[in-house]
Amino acid sequence: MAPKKNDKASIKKDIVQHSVETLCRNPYNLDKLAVYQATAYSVRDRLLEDWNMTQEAIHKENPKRCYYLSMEFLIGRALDNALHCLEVKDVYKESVKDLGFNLEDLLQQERDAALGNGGLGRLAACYMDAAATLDYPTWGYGLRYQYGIFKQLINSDGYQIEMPDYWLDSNGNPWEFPRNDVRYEVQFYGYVATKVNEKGESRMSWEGGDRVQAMAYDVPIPGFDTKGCGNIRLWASKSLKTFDFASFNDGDYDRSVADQKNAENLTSVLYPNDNHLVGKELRLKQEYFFVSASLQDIIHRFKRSNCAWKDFPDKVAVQLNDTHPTLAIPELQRILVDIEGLDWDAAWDIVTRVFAFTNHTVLPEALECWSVPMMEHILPRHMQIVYDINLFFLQKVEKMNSDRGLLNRVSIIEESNPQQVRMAYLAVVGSHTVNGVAALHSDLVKTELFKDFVSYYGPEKFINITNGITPRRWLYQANPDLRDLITETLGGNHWVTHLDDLKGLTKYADDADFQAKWMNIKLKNKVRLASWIKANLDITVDPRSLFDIQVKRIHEYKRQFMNILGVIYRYKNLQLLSAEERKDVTPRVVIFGGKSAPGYYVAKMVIKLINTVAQVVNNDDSIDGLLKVVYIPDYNVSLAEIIVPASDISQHISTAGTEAAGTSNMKFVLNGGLILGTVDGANIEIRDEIGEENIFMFGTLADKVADIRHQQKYHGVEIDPNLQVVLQSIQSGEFGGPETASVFGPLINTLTYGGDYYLISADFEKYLDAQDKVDETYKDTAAWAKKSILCTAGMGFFSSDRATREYADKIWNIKPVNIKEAAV
Ligand code: RUG
Repeated sequence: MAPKKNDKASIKKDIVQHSVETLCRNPYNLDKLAVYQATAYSVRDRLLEDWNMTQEAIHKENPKRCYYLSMEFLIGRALDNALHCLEVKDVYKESVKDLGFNLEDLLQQERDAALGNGGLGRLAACYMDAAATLDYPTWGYGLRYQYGIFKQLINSDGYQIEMPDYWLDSNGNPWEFPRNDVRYEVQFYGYVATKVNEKGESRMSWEGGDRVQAMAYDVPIPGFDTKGCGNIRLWASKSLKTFDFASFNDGDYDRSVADQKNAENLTSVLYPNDNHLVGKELRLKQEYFFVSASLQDIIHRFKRSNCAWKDFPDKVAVQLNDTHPTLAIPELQRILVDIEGLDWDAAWDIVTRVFAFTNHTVLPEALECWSVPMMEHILPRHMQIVYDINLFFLQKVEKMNSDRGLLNRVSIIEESNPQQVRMAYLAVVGSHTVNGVAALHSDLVKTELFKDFVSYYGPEKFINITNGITPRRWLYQANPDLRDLITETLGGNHWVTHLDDLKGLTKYADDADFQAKWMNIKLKNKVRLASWIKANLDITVDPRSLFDIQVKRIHEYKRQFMNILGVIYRYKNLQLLSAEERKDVTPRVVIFGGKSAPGYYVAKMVIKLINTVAQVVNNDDSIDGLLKVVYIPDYNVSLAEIIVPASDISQHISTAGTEAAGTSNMKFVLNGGLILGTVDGANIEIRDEIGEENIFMFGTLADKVADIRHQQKYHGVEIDPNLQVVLQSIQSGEFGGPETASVFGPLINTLTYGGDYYLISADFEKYLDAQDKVDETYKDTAAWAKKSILCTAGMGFFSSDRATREYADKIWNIKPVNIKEAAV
């Protein structure tokens, strides 16, 4: 087939053709949605050429491949990204203009692929972008949820309301290729029997139970400045029986389709919890369904290469993104021993050379454990295998150190009632490498979370790979004016794939002209956000104010509560100032965004408090518009693309030691936004890269947190006096009246009776001081501009290209494929 041409006439012809032939639309009756779709299909055709070439090149070269197993991929929109990667955005703009449409309007028609909760899923998407850009033979595997993360509405009382996100609505999804021919059976329940094989050996066999089918959908992931195109293969559950005619004939219509519905329900919904375990049976089934289908597919591909099992680890690397896919470990062991007939030790040697595990949290409530009775019921053979893995592991530990306490501590089975399988321990034991996601986090992983494992295995197994973000989406695409200025200044766009080039901006940091251009772009981005806020929320904000942003999942450890308490403090102070004193005040717009897990009461109360405060502050004319509070509902990837470039300061204020890395911090700084942050996660490395004079850091250090908690336990919480004033103002009904005040009682109790676990009181004074510094610094526009430029200039290290290369070199042992040459 002749390759697609990228001239205007060909593109227009393709769009019209898709409108008529794919969408069945009359060319004289096209709306924006239809033209978006037709445009998307025409771009997909072009991507497909690169996709096929890439897969062919990999097939020919047959290198070691890496499979990135992640229950979440927070991809966002695809069209704009693909247009940039294919370098056809301008010609498409012209083409749709000729057809009577504006490309930017069309881009807004696309629904986000929101198959993730937050940082973990977005990280997976950034790594797939980098792997495609760097031509690594890497595929992502995930689940094709019909409902992504819920849509968040804020009702008139300021509460979060959840609505289903049926992103695969009747309009279809141009960004996936259904693979009707790629289907596997996945088994659940049943029992374990002993069977004798042809060689007369007795083997365990998993029998009976239910079966569902996994069908593949491929999502192409374009690389930048390469013909390479990566792939994320998502599994959807389907019934093996389509229709029960017996029930139908008996008049039982519901039952006749029940099987199909039940099977399809399996991949229906993404669990909306971030950093929190839910322990539901359906979730366990999702996890097994996911790893079973993925491993069958990986093995199918491996077998086509005619290699022996002993070569499997030389051809296949599997990265477990968190513990969610950990069942892949006992599943591969089961396949090798029960089905392929390898002996236990040979199989285990293969397993432990294939898997590697990324830990993303040290929070106890996020560490996955599954009850043994539930596992026995759903996955009886896997439970036996986990017991055996544990037994052999503990026997080895015992040889080194027979301390009973140690054996208990490292056991994969927790002796609670009922017993639990500790998935993180299973992941450690079954993997060759374990990595944390930022330096401090990886340190805590070694010294606290997996301390006993480090003393058994030695420290080499535990490494750090600091997270990274893709500069393609998070600067090149989201901030076109800054992109153009950087490209012009650095003499080309080499920086987009070599982010260290940004260092070249350092020499312009003091240049007044450059500073003016830089700050003008920031202002333009703030105007864009202010217009969005006006159009969507009917709140007027002045773009010349300091934009202070905290957008991320709402969680106690992220301390949005501290932020809004600080806002109340600021508001009360403003009320006390004279007109003269007010002249010296830096006007602020404090912007929040983020979803709470639907069942997370305290987080939902924080959202309610923010909205209640916003209501009062925004309607108080007496403060001369010096403070505005905005809650942006339904924060998602597409909104982030508008919000991130508009920040002057963004807050990353988790209690030290709780945020594994954070990645939004990187996005803001890359776009010249300064950070107000704690000494936590990747903030620390950002400080090291951009210079401590360019970041506002404050708060208790991680190694002091335990002491303070201990003190509080025995002596109670001493509430900071400024905080006391703020709490009293909430309790007195200043925000929403006396009835609303009582609603906030339980939230305030988390600081007092609850023991202030997240150290809001202990950090409050330092937080306010840091905020004062921000205000003061902002008054000096040239000093601020310099810091902003140096922020961007220092961010080279945080490219997902660097992080992905580290995974490839240190863990996966894979090399890029030469796509052009191999495809010839
Ligand atoms: O909370 C962490 C973030 O700190 C981190 O940046 C991100 C990517 O590594 O992962 C987040 N995370 C951790 N999301 N879920 C978990 C635990 O399952």
